[in-house]
Amino acid sequence: MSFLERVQQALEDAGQRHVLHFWPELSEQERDSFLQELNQLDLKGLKNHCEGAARAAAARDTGLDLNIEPVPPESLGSATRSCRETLTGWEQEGLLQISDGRVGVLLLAGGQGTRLGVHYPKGMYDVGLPSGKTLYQIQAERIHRVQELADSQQGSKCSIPWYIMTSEFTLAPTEMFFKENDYFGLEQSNIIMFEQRMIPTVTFDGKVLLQDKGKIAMAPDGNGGLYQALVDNKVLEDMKERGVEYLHVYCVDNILVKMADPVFIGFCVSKGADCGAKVVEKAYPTESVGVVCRVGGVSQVVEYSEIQPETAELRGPGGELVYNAGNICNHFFTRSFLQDVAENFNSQLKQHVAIKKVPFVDSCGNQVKPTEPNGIKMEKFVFDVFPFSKNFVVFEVLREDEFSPLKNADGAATDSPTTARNSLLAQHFRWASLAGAALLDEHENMIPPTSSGLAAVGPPAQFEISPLVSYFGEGLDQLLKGRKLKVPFILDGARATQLQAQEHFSDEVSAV
Ligand code: UD2
Repeated sequence: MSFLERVQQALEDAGQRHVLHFWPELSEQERDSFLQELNQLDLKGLKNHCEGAARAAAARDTGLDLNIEPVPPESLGSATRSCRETLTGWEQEGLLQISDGRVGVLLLAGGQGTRLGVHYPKGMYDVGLPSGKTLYQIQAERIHRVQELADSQQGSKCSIPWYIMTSEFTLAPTEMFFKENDYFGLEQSNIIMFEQRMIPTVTFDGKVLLQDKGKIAMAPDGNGGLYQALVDNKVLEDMKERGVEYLHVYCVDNILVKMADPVFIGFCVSKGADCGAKVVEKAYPTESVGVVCRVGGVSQVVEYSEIQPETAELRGPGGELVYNAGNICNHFFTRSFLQDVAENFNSQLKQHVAIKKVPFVDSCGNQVKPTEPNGIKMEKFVFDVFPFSKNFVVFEVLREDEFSPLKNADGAATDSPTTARNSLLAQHFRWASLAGAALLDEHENMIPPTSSGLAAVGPPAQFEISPLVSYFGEGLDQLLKGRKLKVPFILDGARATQLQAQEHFSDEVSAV
């Protein structure tokens, strides 16, 4: 039997004969690439995948939040309610682990960014900061700076490997972008990109959707595809060879993300945790963040798309949300926990249903851009390994310091380029004010510091601090105390050197 005949048979058995409907119309080249795609597909599992997707979509009420309880206080640490001494202890521990080369970071960057509506990876997005930096550049510079902080604590050189999970959509452009930008000054050998798997999208009656006459409409298998991808790409072996024992996993679009955050790493390590999650207080019941909680006594996240509205809206006596531990996709794992997941639990990970508008080719060969959802994407979630943890901890942080995701295009009320840009600039304004700088507007009037760091009217001051100069607000007193600085102002390495060289602290520095 030829390969084509075997494929035909397998599709027939899976009830998916329509996949080859346009075969006679395809050119030689199109046939080759289609066969290649089909060759990579798990044809044996296709029947189960399609029928399972249709069943799961039909029975969407999962009752996931039955027996739900808030996170128990004993597994909750807090950046806001801990004393300075405790926080410093965690920070020192984290920096020590980093300088010993035991910490890596892993970026989840395989998503398609459909809500933002761009056709390139989200990390390449420029939210309109004065510096024009993209999310990838900001992240690279934070890695650079935290390495420096660890180096200066221990007096030796260290590096933090940066693992980047991409998908078929994001790998090539991400690779090219990093190359064009000379890896943002990081060692190329410490940036390890790999690809997650793709799976077919399916109609509500369990039929594979075609994106083209000779191409299946595939989608990444969700950020929980990470665990299969770690195995497929031998990432755990790579971690072992490098001596990396702790991994900080995060999502691409949070402009305030603290990569390899020493405080979080130190907290998790000192608690002996194998698995941890950062949370912020949920802002309102329908906010698009999962809730870290316990279900049936087991730690897990109930995703925003799956929680019952009544549960999300429950309030305590003081009016606070009962389920207020908002997941920010910022996770800690030990290598041995990941190894355990890879060996024993990967196949048990839940499949979640996402109902989407999937462009497709209809049976007459017309390209259709649906206006209503028509397809099912099955996704695994990165946090679905929490129930397998033996010591799971939660770390609560301040939203204004750590969470401002870019999800939507401008015009949306939340999580847009404007809100992301404003959050970062507001943070830098707060840091500058705390360090004792006075920021002046174009008329040389002082911009009043407010508690939120936002200027009283309009957007925050255009005052941006390069992550290469400061990672979490450190080291700014000596540069900024007593200065009057006219905005827009970018405090980058060159400016920092210039300020350091100036003797008179009252000097006014003009805008850049
Ligand atoms: C994620 C969290 C949600 C909350 C929110 C905060 C999950 C499942 N949900 O929801 O609880 O924390 O973020 O912003 O984590 N990605 C991949 N491969 C995929 C799909 C996504 O790498 O197949 C990446 C994506 O590039 C992004 C991250 O995973 O970096 C989160 O994906 P999303 O933006 O679709 O997740 P969202 O906002 O629904």
